[in-house]
Amino acid sequence: MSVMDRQLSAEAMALEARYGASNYHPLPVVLSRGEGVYLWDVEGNRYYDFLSAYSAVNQGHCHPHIIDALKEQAEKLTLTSRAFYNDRLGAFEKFLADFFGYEKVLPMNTGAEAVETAIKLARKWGYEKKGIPENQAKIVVCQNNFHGRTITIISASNDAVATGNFGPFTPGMVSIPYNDIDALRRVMGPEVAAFLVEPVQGEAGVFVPDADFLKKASALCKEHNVLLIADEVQTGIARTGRLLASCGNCACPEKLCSGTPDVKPDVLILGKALSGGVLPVSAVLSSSEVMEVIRPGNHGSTFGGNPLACAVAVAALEVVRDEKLSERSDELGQLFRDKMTEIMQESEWVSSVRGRGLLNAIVINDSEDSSTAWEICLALKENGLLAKPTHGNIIRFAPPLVMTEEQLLDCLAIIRKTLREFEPQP
Ligand code: IF1
Repeated sequence: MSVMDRQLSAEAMALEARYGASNYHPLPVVLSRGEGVYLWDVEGNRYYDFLSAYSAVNQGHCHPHIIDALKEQAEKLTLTSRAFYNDRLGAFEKFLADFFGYEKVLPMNTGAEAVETAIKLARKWGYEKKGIPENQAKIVVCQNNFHGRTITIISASNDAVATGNFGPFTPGMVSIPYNDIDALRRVMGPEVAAFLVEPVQGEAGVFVPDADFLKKASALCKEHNVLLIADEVQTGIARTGRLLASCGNCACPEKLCSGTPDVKPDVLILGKALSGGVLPVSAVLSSSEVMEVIRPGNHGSTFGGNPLACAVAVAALEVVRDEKLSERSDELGQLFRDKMTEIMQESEWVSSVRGRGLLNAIVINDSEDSSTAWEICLALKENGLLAKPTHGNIIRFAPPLVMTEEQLLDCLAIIRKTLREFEPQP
């Protein structure tokens, strides 16, 4: 690459440094194009994307079927607001309700907005259906969760970096250890409206709970008339080897929830790959009995359910269905963990490999506050693969689900080569 090319990267990073808030610490790479599993930087270097925009690009970058839907709708009608009907929203809501096996859909934009919507829905259901005394509703959450960045959502967080100096916080959040059924049982009570949980904790470092955790949690929620809310913003849309991670132990990988899934959350939160990473689309799905507590004027958003988002989201889910991305994620994920475990056995830098489907992570054998994971990601970048540490010494590996077996094996060779570069030289 020429000096001129390097200048392009430097200029782009300098502009962000000068004019942008410093709310991220990106890897030093300036991307300008994406296609499928590949990304290109402004210098023309090609990379495998092993983060998928935090699992928003499950269908691969710029999937032609989704882009075609975007273009077609963008030339017709992009936004009406909900002051009027439009010809895309009802069709989208039916498609989503049938696809995931729910009766009602409340469309929003970002994942955090959908989580906020689910919390509002659960509280209102708690007061109007469960009879919780006014303003006493409790939402049970798990320690080390990540549900978004709004004040109410970080009120449920124990991450000092995400919560420091943002108080005062929203009351009514009760935190328990993740994957701890006894702790959940102990906090159940007449004022608990809902249990909000990630079926796999992504940001915390890809923590997969016990196989029966969600099923037991669901049974406890039913026993105590508490809504089970699954935050599948990151784990949903085929990422973990099933259409939904909360379908965890279904026998048939291509469930599409037309059957009787292992666990059926009362409230389902979707985002990210719901649009294939093309634009912000999120949704909350539930039963009529729950959703009917929401009446005109209770909730909404300018862009929620806009025609452009509806067209894109239907196309994004058609890709998941037609390209059998749940099955691919299941099979390729198992292959990844098997091969990564072999690499772990020959490398002193990897202490564990874990994940579900193509949401995986490796734990680097160094202290949490070491920069080793970061340095390994910098070296991976030099070798043509983009990934980033989550917390401290954990590197999340989450490629687009459209990756072929050959490409995955190529990525594993890059990871093996990079880790060998970190082995102490004889
Ligand atoms: C950031 C993390 C991942 C999510 C779950 C809701 C949301 C997210 C399970 C909110 C969003 C994003 C947010 C982004 C980085 C990324 C992330 F590191 F923050 F935690 F993926 F793990 N529920 N996760 O993962 O959705 O409002 O962003 O659309 O804020 O740094 P959003």
